[in-house]
Amino acid sequence: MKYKILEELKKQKESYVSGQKLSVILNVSRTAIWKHIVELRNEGYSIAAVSRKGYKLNNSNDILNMYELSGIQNIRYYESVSSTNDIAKQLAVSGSSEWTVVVADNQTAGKGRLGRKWITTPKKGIWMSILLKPCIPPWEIQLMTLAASCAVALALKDTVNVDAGIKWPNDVLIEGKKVCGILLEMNSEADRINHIVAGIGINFSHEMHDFPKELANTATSVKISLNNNGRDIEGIKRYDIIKAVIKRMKELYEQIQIGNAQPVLDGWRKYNVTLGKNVKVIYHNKEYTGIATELTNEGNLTVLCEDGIKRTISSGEVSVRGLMNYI
Ligand code: BT5
Repeated sequence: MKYKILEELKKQKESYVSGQKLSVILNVSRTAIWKHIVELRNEGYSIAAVSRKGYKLNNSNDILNMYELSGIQNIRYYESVSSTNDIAKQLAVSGSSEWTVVVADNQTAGKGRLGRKWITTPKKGIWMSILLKPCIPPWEIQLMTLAASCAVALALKDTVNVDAGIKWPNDVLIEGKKVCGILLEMNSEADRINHIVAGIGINFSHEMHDFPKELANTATSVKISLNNNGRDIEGIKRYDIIKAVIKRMKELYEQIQIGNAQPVLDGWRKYNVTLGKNVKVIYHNKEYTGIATELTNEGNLTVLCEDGIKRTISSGEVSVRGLMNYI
């Protein structure tokens, strides 16, 4: 019943609906309506109640729960987990199907690549992992990595209308700062992928002071970037971005599955901020600088290094001059 009331409040958008009207529509007493309003408030919804006017759902609500995420197939919502990737991996081992999506409001041990940490601010971001079982050989995994970053860039355009950039292979940036990181973990045999977990972290409603000092110059959130451009985040919901990421990821994934990497490569090239730039790369444990010249059809990056040698890198670190902390 409480979600039926929520549904009615959502329909009214910014105006009040009286307790009397709600009790007629839903065929329950006004006291029952009030009881459910209290329950919704306890779940975190901000609902105004004004005598003679009724109830109004505050537009700034940005709540994640099973109800708000219910349109997504195989969704698992948790208030707090160690890492959504770890939960998705456990679900994979216990036989969950692909496109199981794990979303949490908090992570106590968020992970980055290569043993690094991912800073998770509770309720202020999108912390999600998608379980996939693609029928592609393990050496094509890089395309999945690129697909995830493209899906995020496209979803941010669809929902928030911001132009994000992708730094090779899959950091998503807004105005040169990191708004999203992606951690792809694979369980495979020599020539077969058992499953992949695509972990996606998007900073959403952070203020600058939510980030620790060491990220002050390199991280941003959707809210910070909108505010910088005179826009507001109100009315934009994390669940809309989550749904858009899944939709875009499905489109790209289905093409990769039928052997068509073109949409991923085209999308990546369109949004990338790496090609043509001065970069610093690590290749076989040595550091080189040069110009990033090309994204190969396998999703690798070609760099024309200062010693005149063209090197193709398939993973590791690339810093782009002028972006984040590479001066
Ligand atoms: C990443 O690693 O960027 C992958 C991050 C993946 C996070 C998601 S959240 C859902 C899922 N569950 C997980 O446990 N992980 C995934 P990497 O490229 O190694 O970057 C890590 C570096 O980014 C850190 O060393 C910091 O410098 C920086 N960093 C950490 N937290 C950040 C944040 N919230 N925003 C921006 N930068 C951050």
